[in-house]
Amino acid sequence: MSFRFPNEFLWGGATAANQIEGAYNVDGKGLSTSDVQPFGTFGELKMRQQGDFNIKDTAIDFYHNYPDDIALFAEMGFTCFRLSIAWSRIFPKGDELEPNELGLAYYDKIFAELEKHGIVPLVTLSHYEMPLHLALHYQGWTSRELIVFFERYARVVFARYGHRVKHWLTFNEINISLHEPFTGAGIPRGSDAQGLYQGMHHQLVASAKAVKACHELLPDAKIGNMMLGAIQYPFTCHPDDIFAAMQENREWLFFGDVQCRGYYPSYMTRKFKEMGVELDISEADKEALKETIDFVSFSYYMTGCVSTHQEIEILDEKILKMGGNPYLKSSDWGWQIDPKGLRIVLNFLYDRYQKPLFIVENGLGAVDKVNQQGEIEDDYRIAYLNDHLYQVGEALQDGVQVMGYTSWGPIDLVSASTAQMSKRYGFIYVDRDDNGQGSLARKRKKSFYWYQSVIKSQGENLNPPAE
Ligand code: BGP
Repeated sequence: MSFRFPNEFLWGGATAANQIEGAYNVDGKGLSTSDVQPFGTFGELKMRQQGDFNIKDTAIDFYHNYPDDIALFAEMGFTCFRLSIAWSRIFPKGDELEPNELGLAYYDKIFAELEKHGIVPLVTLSHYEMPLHLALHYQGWTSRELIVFFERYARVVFARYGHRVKHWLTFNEINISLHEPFTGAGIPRGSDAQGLYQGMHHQLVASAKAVKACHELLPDAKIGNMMLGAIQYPFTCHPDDIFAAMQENREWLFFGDVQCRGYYPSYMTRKFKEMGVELDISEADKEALKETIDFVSFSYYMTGCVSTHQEIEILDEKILKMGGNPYLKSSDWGWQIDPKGLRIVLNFLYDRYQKPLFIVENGLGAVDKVNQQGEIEDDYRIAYLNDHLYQVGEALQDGVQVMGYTSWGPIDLVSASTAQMSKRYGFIYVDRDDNGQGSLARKRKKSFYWYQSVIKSQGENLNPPAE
């Protein structure tokens, strides 16, 4: 079967400021949480010492290279580009009253460039970073004061860029702060459940306030949430496994439930009680949460299995514990590849929320080799993306409303979980290695031409996955 995706379907790629821009201390930018990560990893936090190497300091230097990079996206036929604004460029410390004009001016240039090429920006307000000052002096989202700071930041960028940016996301993979609290949420590692969930509550209120501000200031724009949509399957049909998988999925669906419905789901009452968590939720908070999102967005890379009574292999311990599935293969980084799972997640989320969905990340992190002819023949990436996009086509046939698809890292960038350059996702190769060596030159991979043809044919040339 072949599919023609709807004409209004948005095609493109997704990035995050701290993984592409570099220029970490340029034009008045303050330090962010991602600038002090030891080599950008999710490991134990060590404060940055003078002279330390952090690959993100330069990343792929999108800060200066953006006109050429955006031209390459346009050449592939992108109609959409997901990027994030570095909060610490706009408010270097996070708690100032006035924004940094140089930081604002930088994104003016980016959005103007995208407009020139007819590419719609999809902008994340906070993608795995926040001004470091907010983490060190306020313990990040554990402090209620951040709600005010974040709303101020959101209002400033809506007012400044709203004439060009009509698609917004609040927090990247908001559910991941439960597992990696420092990078995205500035919450000290080792915080107990009380601290973590109180922080998550503040973040959910801040997200709802940003949604309200967007609706007020930009009535013709749309704003969504963003979750890591790694669905967990029961390992067996034992009812205990079915229930355990449901509970595991609620770990991430909890965020979507609040952001879509405007109130806490009832299953959390028992969970909080069992964890001894008592949240400080004011009447004003409850009122604020009622402002719900316009669409649901998520990243999709892998699925896992859960069992209560069988020993199962644990595949990736970096961010999430994913139980092995004997029917699936994994990437070189242990991420279980499951194209059909994308159709399952799309149907599942649409059944649950009945809101338009946006797949804002998906892709294969792999080692690419430049061959003797100087080419990169990344057939494995083409196969991965073909099979996932084919399932998006199936989900569209299932009646699921999908706004668009932005593959992760359309240009090679720094990995969030490992800070490697060698974990590559791009259609465009960047000459830089894990030690920061390389010319930063860009090169089209085989997948570049493949994605170009997929977009041109509106998905019609996708192939049914090989069994
Ligand atoms: C998501 C993050 C991205 C991105 C991607 C790939 O979880 O939102 O920032 O990096 O995963 O992960 P990694 O870079 O660790 O391979």
